[in-house]
Amino acid sequence: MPANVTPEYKKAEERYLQARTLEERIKATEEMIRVAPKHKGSEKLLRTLKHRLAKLRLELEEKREKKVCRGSGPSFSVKKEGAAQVALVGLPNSGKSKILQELTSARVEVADYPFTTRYPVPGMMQFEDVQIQLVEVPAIVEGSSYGRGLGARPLSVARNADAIALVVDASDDPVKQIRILLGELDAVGVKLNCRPPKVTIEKRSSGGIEIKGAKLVEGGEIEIKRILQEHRIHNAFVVVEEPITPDEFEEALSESNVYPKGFILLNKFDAPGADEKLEKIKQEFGGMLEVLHTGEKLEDLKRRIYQQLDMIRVYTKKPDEKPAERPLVLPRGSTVLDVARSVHKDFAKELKFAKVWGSTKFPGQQVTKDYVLEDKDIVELHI
Ligand SMILES: Nc1nc2c(ncn2[C@@H]2O[C@H](COP(=O)(O)OP(=O)(O)O)[C@@H](O)[C@H]2O)c(=O)[nH]1
Ligand SMILES: [Mg+2]
Repeated sequence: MPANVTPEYKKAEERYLQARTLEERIKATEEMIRVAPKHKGSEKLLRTLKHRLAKLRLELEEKREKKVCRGSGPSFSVKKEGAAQVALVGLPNSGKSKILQELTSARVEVADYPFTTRYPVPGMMQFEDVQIQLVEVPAIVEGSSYGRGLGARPLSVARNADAIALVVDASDDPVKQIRILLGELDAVGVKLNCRPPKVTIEKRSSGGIEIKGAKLVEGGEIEIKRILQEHRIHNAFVVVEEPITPDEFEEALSESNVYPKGFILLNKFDAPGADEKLEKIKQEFGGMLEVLHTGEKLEDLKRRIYQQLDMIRVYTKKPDEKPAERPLVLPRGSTVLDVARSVHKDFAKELKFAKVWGSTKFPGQQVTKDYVLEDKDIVELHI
């Protein structure tokens, strides 16, 4: 906390600490932003406050959304179906509806004016024998997280998805569009292709604050205690296992971040200069996000989307019978035991070994429970 804040600011902060409801916390945070010093040294403070405000507003909208009864008009929540849900997120007119239309059987209006799609629209994409749900999210603009455009509700749809496709327009400035989208997603705690920091915070009813690995947080124990205090936590056992910033610590504490998979989908690939823009995007973001584009054949694009989800298909079979027609779809890295679990929990308990066709050296090779499977493996479970 900068030492040179005004009494007004301290008052607003006090109000924030005392706030009981979400609405009160939002009001107090808005006030803190309004009265915070506006010079170079307070940029970080302002950024933290704006982040907090965006998340609080989102929380409020999610709460309101839950209160809306069924049958009261179109809804912002989309029931997950299929093996995974992929949110199509983009600026107005980036071509989200068009992509949804081409990849799924969903009927949706494609039009050259902004905000045509005002509610999320789901569609099912069939790739080979897997069904993947695509959801067109109403357009995001710079400032959506602070209430601009259609507000933060579209972002709350994105928060809920298993993966996010950043749909950008090759006839425009896609690099700028990606920056805006990443900024808005970040503001509401969506971290693409990341994993949560290795921090655990176990709240207790007494015993004060005990910290392991305090030095790994910038500012050490004092900073951790300050943050805990701000969250009105007075008793807790904290374990930090890797170097993190105070911001990251606070995020771990409020569990406000989500960690979906993410990739870029460059649309309007027929636009002049699209190839060069693709290269530029790869240079800027290639280390962090894969770049797909609509110049690919439809089936190839579907395959690429499926690959982004990092899942595998496994076909179970019984001895002397044919493999199941429909696959089980599991996260990459899943083992024989995971397959048994998803078939039946009793199965998992009694599992002895399995025979696998596909990734093994020999067809029908016997493997142990911890054998890691690959896409399209056939598995015969033995109990
Ligand atoms: N040239 C070209 N135009 C496209 C493409 N995809 C969409 N559009 C046009 O871009 C406009 C916006 O498309 P739409 O799918 O409604 O965008 P949304 O607002 O992101 O859902 C429409 O006029 C579309 O015809 C494309 O691949 N190439
Ligand atoms: Mg649309």
